[in-house]
Amino acid sequence: MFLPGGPGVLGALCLCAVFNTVDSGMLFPQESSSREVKELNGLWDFRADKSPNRNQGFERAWYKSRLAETGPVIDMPVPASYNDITQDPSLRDFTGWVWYEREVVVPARWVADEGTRVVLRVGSAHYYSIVWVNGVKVTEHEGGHLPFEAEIGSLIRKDPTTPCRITIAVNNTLTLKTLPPGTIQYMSDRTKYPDGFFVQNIYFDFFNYAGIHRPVLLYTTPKAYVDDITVVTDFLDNTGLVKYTVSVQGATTATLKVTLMDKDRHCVASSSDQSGVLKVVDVKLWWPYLMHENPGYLYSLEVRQSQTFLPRSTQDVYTLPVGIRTVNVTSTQFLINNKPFYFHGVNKHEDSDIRGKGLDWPLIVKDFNLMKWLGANSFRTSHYPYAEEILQMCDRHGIVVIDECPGVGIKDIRSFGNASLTHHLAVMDELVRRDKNHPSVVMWSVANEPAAEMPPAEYYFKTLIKHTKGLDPTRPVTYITDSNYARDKGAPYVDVICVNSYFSWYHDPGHLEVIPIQLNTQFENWYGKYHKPIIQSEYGADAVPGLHSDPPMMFTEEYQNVVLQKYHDVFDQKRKQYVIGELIWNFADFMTAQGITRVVGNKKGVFTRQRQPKAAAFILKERYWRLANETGILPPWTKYPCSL
Ligand code: GCB
Repeated sequence: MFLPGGPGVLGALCLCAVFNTVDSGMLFPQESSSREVKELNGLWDFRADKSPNRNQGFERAWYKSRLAETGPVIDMPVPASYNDITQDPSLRDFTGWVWYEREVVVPARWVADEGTRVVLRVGSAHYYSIVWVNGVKVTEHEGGHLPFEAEIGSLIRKDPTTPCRITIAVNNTLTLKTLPPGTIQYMSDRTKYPDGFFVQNIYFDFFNYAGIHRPVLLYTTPKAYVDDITVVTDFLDNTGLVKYTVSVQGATTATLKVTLMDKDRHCVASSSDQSGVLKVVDVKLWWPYLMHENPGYLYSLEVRQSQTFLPRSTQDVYTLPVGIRTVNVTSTQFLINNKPFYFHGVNKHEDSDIRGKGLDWPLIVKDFNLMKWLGANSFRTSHYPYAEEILQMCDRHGIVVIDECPGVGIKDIRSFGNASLTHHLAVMDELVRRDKNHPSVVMWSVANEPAAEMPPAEYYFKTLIKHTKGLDPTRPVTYITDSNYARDKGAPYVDVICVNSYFSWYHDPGHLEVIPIQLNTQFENWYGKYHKPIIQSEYGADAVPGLHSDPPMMFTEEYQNVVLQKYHDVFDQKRKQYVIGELIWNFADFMTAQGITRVVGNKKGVFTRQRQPKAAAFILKERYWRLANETGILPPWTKYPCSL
């Protein structure tokens, strides 16, 4: 028996894996006077390994020569999920290894200059990836939503006359130890299933899209380079404080010049120390959208590092956007810059027609425009880390983010074991390393709806939350619960209680009249037991666009409207007390696995998958703008919300 990506393939490879390490930085690649970036997006050669054990690619070493030489290839766009690109159902539902390949012409000066580091970076690929350059393995990475990279300078210099051939094998198999977890189930009854039939079981409600989801690129740095920067911000009266640490690699001694500039590129503070505190007089704080007339204010921290390797000197320049703000939590409030912040926002997915989870700029910008139109000031990255490009937009637009790791669907007791926990801790290391400097990120969410009532959950979440706080003492940590307040083992360790509930949907379907009492009881119970602020992190109802009924029936737009309104009435009572936010499930309809409860995907969006509003979007828009008027200071250009 084999497991695609299980003991037969992924398991064996894991033994020799270069495990994800976080002893180096993961700064977002950028061009500067010392750095160049070459995007490798576009068409790649592609082949799914449909051999019975999914292992032919390794047995025949497909990475050693051009992919087209070892079998048929098709065009595959990068970034994109591969699932919805062709008409082939076996590729849409494929489980196992797929192979991508692309030849790149590397600029001659990168090759000629031994003092240039050339780094290959993959923004994300789902789920397990192995990367070769000209047939030589350069890295492997576990986890579908975070970047990984490898320095390939010496490899491409070996034979400067050959083009650089990049091969990436990606396996989407989920096991009990992956994040998210899953299982592979074989069906051995030959009267019912063909030979070799197996299914990938998942315990989460979105399609397991796979492939290279975010940009692949090459970037350069000098040999001595700025490897990482960490900033933590604070303020005292009118003075902003930017505590920073720079880490340099490739040099034992480095001369640094750190300059903080305002939006007009005027220097507001500077230093030549590797770490320190920069003081900003008359600071302009980073404020959320709709909370201030000038939201999302960003300074730029330019780090200039120079080094003399006789006979010449080199310089590396990296500029980090910095928003100066604080985050604090009391027993009843969430404070940004010491002012109460109320989350009126959405839960999202990286999901759209054709591209699946592939990064797509028109979609990203459209979604931001829709969020601003709605009057949403925040979202949760349900149920995995989103692209850095999206977080950068949040920083600039003042959209507040609850940053969630892929710990979704931890339901099986075997997924609470040591191996799972170790991997979960490593994923948090990678997530915090990547996102620590984003002012928009105000809280970490370590999981969604785990089986928090199971006995091992207590040790698991205690350890996970403590570890995350150790990585970043400046942000609150939570996980999203759907378990019973009296039996939830992890709740004592979170800073904010985030509760999902679907009254009159999964419970008492069709009975809208139960919502007020059940929601009230939910809040009173959680607050009564823990005395921590609460976010309604999910609520909603499916609505098939265009389906109507009065009196309302489930799946109609009217029913979705009434569910929202009934929840809102209770939020309005409780937000004066300890409820600090409401996040609708979901911003837009999204694809799921096929099943009897899903009609071509989950329809709880207030927008369709094509981003057209259902009736509920207008209810939410009325409400969010009203809340913004009550709780924030509306920027002058938002007097007429419709004009956005
Ligand atoms: C939830 C999950 C989310 C689902 C949603 C639903 O509690 O967190 O992933 O999509 O419910 O619609 O069932």
